[in-house]
Amino acid sequence: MNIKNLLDVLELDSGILGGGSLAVHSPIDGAKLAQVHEHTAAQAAAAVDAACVAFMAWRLVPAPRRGELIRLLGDELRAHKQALGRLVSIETGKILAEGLGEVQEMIDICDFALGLSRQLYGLTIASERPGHRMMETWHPLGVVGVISAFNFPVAVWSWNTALAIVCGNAVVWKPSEKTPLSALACQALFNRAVARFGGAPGNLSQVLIGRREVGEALADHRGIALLSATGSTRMGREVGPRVAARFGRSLLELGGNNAIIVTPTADLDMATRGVLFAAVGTAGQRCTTTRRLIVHESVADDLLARLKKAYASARIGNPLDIGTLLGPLIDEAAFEDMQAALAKARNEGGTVFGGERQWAEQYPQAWYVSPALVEMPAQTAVVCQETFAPILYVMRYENFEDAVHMQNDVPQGLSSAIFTNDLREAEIFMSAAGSDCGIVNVNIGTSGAEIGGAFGGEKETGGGRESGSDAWKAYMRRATNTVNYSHELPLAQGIKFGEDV
Ligand code: UN1
Repeated sequence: MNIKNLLDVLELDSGILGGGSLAVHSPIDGAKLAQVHEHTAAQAAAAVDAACVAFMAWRLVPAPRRGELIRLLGDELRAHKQALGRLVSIETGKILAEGLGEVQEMIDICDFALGLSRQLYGLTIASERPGHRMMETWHPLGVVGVISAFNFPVAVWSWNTALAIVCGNAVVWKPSEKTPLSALACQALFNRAVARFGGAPGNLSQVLIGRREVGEALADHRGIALLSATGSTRMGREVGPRVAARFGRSLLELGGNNAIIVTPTADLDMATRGVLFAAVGTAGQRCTTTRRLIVHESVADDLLARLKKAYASARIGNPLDIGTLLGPLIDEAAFEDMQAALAKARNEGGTVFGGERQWAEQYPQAWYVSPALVEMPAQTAVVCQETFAPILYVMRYENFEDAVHMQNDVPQGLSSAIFTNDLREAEIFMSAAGSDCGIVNVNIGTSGAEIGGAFGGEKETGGGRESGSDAWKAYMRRATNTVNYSHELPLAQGIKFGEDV
């Protein structure tokens, strides 16, 4: 199906494909898909102003009714799952199964948010004063800005938007400039849901296509109460302080450098499959991708032999073809970064297996690679940096404590996993003395989290949590209420003040 047909199915006017200043290429073959229009910084600021107006009305709509809009969005996503999943594959180069999986994550978060729309609970708190009651009330926060990355071009928007909307907020979204078509498709589906809902204010969720200036406009605009930004640690270092400078809130989902520890008791068959999906899936371009393998010396040779076999047989090619496991990297810069990291690894004593360019003759404008396994003598500098490509650094360990230390000894703290059948090791890994990451798994790889849990990580990953659990609290403000239903006015802490007045 060509791109025009896909847009028809998604009910997007194919007029959006031409006439603009932003060229959109498919990483599958480098072909130009579109020239879309970009928003300026001034237009971005105006969109936030309009969102502020929408917020003033939307915050008064009862939360379960707000949930109804997200239920309708979920219906649209179900009805358009195939087309949107395919568009995501075409625009990002991820394999179709993963494109569809990403849309499924959107459907799941809509279901979650719908239930949540009846569960935005506060606490009732015992007051120290007679005839008093304390409670917490959660109120809508304001306009939520979303900055998302190319690798999950639609799911990250939906995690934020589904929650933000049921929480009573308006949303302004700046997708990656590499994936504007998927974003425009989401906006069209949202608009359809709004039309079926009836009575929602205009501009409740808007998309802004643009580059850096648009992101900066969102960071600086006082109307953005919360800026949820997903991307590199470098981006977060710029965005976080800018938002903080105006006392805005930010929710940062930045780089990961995720490790799997494989212990002597591990089920190596399961570990091999777990590592393959987590290290090679999405061509190593997930923030949760496994980038480090810390394997006990007694099983290292066996596991490496299995992994080399699995790596050699992982089919690389067009992500739309059934059976492909590894699609292209997003662009040439990603390929250059990968090659630079591999060169650095060699310099630091690494032995590289794989990592070469593939399909260069058939697709001269696309950047396919074989996944790389790199045996490292230690956790050197290159291993401590996040390279957004399918590179897996392998280190050996002797003592379990050293393995846990090595897992934690990097600047990032998103996801981590252990393959073990030793209960003590598993529990230690999940304990306070274990992994320091936001996601800590046992006998599962580091990627592919479900939406029901809070998603995010520590240290240079930015500390944000989104998606499930109580992540919704980031999208609301908390009011503490103290109510006096007595005939007296006792003061807290037993203070006496002007009693005889
Ligand atoms: C990301 O790479 O930005 O856990 C998000 C996962 C997915 C989300 C990844 N559910 O791998």
